[in-house]
Amino acid sequence: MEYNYDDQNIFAKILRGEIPNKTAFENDHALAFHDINPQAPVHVLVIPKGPYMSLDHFARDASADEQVGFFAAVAAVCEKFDLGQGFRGISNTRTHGVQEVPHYHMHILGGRPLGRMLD
Ligand code: DGP
Repeated sequence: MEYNYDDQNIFAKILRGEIPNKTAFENDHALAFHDINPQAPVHVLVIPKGPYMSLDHFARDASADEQVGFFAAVAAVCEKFDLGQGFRGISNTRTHGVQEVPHYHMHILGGRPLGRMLD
């Protein structure tokens, strides 16, 4: 599926430093920052630095280095916030997935028992 990345989305502005964020971790290919509206004691968003709209686009179009860097950031967040007891990683995708910000992101939620989602 082709797509037009909107470089005026909020996370693009965060990556350019136009909007402040509370950074949890950063490497060459990814930025992790605290969600503005946390749903759990730990609620961090991990985003790639490249212009990918959604999980499937990132999986298809990002380079191996970008993908490794992204998941290294996920691992660093889990380590930093001591999520050894568990967490949830969520990537809401487009309309049916109720994705609000059109720049790929993974929510990392943890710090308490989260309950089941898929019943
Ligand atoms: P979603 O696209 O529905 O997966 O969720 C987007 C998330 O982004 C939502 O939990 C709120 C968060 N968010 C939106 N705007 C900002 C912002 O300016 N700063 C931060 N830190 N988070 C934001």
